[in-house]
Amino acid sequence: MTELGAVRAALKAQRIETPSWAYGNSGTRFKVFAQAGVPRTPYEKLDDAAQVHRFTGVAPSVALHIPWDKVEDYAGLAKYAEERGITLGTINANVFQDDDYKLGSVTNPDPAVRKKALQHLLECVDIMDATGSRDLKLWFSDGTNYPGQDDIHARQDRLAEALHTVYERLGDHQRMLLEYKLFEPSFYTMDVPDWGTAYAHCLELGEKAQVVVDTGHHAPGTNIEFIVALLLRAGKLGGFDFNSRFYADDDLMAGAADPFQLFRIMYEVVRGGGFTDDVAFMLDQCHNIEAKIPAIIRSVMNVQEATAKALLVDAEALAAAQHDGDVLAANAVLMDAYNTDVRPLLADVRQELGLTADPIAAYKGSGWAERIVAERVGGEQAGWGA
Ligand code: PSV
Ligand code: MN
Ligand code: MN
Repeated sequence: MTELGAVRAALKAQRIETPSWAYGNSGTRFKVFAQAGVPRTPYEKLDDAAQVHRFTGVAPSVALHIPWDKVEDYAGLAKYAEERGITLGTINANVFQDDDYKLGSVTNPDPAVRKKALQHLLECVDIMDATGSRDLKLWFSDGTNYPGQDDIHARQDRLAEALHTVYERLGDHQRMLLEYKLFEPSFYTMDVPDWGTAYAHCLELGEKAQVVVDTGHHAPGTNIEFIVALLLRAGKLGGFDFNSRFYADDDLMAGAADPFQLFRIMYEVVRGGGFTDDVAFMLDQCHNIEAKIPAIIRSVMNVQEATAKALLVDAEALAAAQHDGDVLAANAVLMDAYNTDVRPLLADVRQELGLTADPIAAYKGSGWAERIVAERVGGEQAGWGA
């Protein structure tokens, strides 16, 4: 039998980081549907993030994206966050939006462009020093569109060189999280297309380099939980970017498209001892047509539900069934946990934390949505597709 006290304690201790870009306007390449009341500044994004934490109790940190969240005074931004009961989390570098990066950033054939990209990455570490952030998340759009366009081998060398330089610049308590993505925006080769490439670079770099698994960055049908198990076993799982996909990098709400997959992933996290500070649980989503703050709250709740179900797996019964080679019984143990309605348990846990049982209803009743629509008039915030 699973010990319920331990499950409750784990759910209370769980932390899910929200991304600053999820609060701002975003869209597809066809259209950005602007929403009233979205943040105009990084400060206002933190105000919204503080609401998500206020009603969920488990989302106390916000990932920044530089330069979308560029400010004069990062220590001041960290203080602003702290005054609202939250902290600044992962720093996401951006070496994909300038014209210079047409043929790549750190893997560009032009040394001047490589230098510019590297400077940005190093500047991100300076920002981490000011914000107190632990993690630098690196996602590269680098790659090629046509066979022969550039030398695949040389591009890996350039990537390794840049990563080494950034790695050397990291402080003792800082880490580098390397993210992979199968395709897009490059369509023939991405320079970091899969976990194996990310793992190989991280292994060469050392302990402070870890792989981040974005659930939207795989080919259809990829067994993501297998990757999670493998990386955890190797001590190389640095964190997650949670989101849902139906077709490509859809960036929909985590747990919306395939809650069973999220459960399977969370089960491997539990099984592999990944419920520690060493694994960062982040959302990486955009809310193009739905209201943003409640969508983020919903996503946090979806991650919590998958986690609760994973924690409820009866490990002893599973081990016994596996030992006996009882395929059906072993599968039934997992399915029993997945099919448990954990919403009452999570409602209880929230109340024990002094929160309301239903965070979405609490947010709706708070008047925050009306307030930001009334107050945030004029100005515009950069972000995905904006
Ligand atoms: C681009 O695919 C992307 O969605 C990556 O997942 C990054 O983590 C995110 O953008 C923010 O840069
Ligand atoms: Mn991502
Ligand atoms: Mn992505």
